[in-house]
Amino acid sequence: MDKDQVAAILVEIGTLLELKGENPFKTRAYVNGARTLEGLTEPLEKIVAENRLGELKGFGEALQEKVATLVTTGRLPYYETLKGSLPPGLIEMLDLQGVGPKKVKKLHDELGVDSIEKLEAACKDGRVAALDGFGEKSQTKIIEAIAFRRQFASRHRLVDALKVAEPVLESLRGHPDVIRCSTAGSLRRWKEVIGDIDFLVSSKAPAEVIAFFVGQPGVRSVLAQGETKASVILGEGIQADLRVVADVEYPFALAYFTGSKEHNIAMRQRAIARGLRLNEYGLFRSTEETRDPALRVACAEEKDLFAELGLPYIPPELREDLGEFTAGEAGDLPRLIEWTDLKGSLHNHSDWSDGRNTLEAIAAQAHELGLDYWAITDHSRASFQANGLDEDRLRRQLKAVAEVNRSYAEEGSDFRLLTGSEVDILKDGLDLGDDLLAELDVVVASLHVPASDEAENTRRFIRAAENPFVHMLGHLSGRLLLERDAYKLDQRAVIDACAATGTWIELNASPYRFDLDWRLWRYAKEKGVKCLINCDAHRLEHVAWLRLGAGIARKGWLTKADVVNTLPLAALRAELRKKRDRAVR
Ligand code: DGT
Ligand code: CA
Ligand code: CA
Ligand code: ZN
Repeated sequence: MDKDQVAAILVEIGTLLELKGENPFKTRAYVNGARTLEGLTEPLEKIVAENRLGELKGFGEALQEKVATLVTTGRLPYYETLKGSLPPGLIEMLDLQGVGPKKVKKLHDELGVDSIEKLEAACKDGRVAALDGFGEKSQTKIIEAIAFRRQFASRHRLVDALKVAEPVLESLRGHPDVIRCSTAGSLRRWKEVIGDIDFLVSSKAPAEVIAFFVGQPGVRSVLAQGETKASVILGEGIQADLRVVADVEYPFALAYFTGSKEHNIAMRQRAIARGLRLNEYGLFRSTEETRDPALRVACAEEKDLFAELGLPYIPPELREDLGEFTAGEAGDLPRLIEWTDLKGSLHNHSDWSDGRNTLEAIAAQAHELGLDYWAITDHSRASFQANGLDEDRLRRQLKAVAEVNRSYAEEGSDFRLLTGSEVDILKDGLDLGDDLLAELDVVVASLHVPASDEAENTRRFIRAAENPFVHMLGHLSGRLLLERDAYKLDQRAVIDACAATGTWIELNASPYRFDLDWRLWRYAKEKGVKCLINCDAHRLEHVAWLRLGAGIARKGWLTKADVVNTLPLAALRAELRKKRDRAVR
């Protein structure tokens, strides 16, 4: 277990003890211990191995022993017992915004509330408002927090759904009774947020497949189990549906369950216009609803179904009834970008600001993965909470990057780190001067502290785009999926300004952001604004986000030519010079 994981458990122990009404000094010792761990500069494993935990500030014997146990065994019986001794509903109540351990304890002690449902009932009949230290206002806040939680409990980020769906799909693929299988629904369409996961299988032995599915290690509980379908809850509380069909039905069922619903309705209408009937079982030569196999038009794959309806194959990402039919008929469907077209990422962080890894480690990974380049764009000084770099530190970083690059050049490798900054957009301009920006390979301008006014935020972005040294705008809308809405901002006006100034826009590939939203990329493309698919990596494993971001770019109808970081290094450098050259002339 690493220091952050251990720290998280210490914080949780502190909270649980507070719930139990333990003395505040004891609970605070855990939270302080966690902070100390988070701030460590040497590996925690090393400190434990050398028996030096006692040297850390505030680490008494009890804390030392617990941390050592966690680091060496990855478990802590004390914590598990503690957690088990409290009703699970109390711990769930802590998830509610604005409800801490003190409040939960009071609600439990005085009203006997031990679940969110009981808390809601107590709010509705005014018992919470009547409690000492609560009042009408906090009662209303709790009701809102419960509603908020409900709204999001059934929606999940794509990355979380993929994490639980992919092992199940792999497992199904290996089962001898499975002929063909796929995910379907919003997951296959690569929506940034999904409701439930859909799996489709073709098989001659549905019962075996269903039994195998509900017995998967990722299955937490079984909601329904029938002869050809089942519903389960997977990890993270995500629901998954499985349908099993005969192999002749598979292409039709796959198209149907991939959706979207709007896309399906249009498909069905195209069938009717041709004197046919389309449903999840097939395409039938019939003018009324049927499942008669004798009437089925043979289609081996989805693309045959599309062909019967006068269309080229429409990739799942485009199936939203947002123009794919018109474009398909006209032969204008784009040839979508593939994630393997990407040659590097131009917005990333290192341990010089709030990233986890050293320049050397970052370069080594990118090089090993066969990428051509990787830009280091740490935060600028105004992002002090992210340890942003001032001008002196940035100049020192330029030297450090050059040092890393020298070692690649000496080995005869063409891989390069690129220098850069994610410079903060401030009220009155950028956080770094033009002379320094001009020295950087890559400049990403981002707004981290927005104004409350739409016109003001729009103005700040437009000004940033007008700066000749700014290559691109980062995570434009500032949204955090399922957490925070977009800033108040006229995104189209900013896109227009980018078009006018030759500024690019990032598609931030973090699955918490996917920003710019896929729905706006066609507008940007129409205006001639180029895209960069950037990981905004803070850890080595975030390199995997290139694939996720490329999927969102596909959803935005983007091709390889629309995305700048598909270019090899020399061509990229030429593109990076263009806006600056234009300004000089
Ligand atoms: P989600 O799960 O809310 O993220 O979105 P989907 O698109 O995965 O929706 P889901 O799981 O309810 O259903 C999967 C697909 O099945 C959906 O994309 C289209 C198809 N489907 C479901 N219900 C209907 C319907 O009433 N009419 C039509 N035409 N298709 C439907
Ligand atoms: Ca679904
Ligand atoms: Ca479903
Ligand atoms: Zn940022």
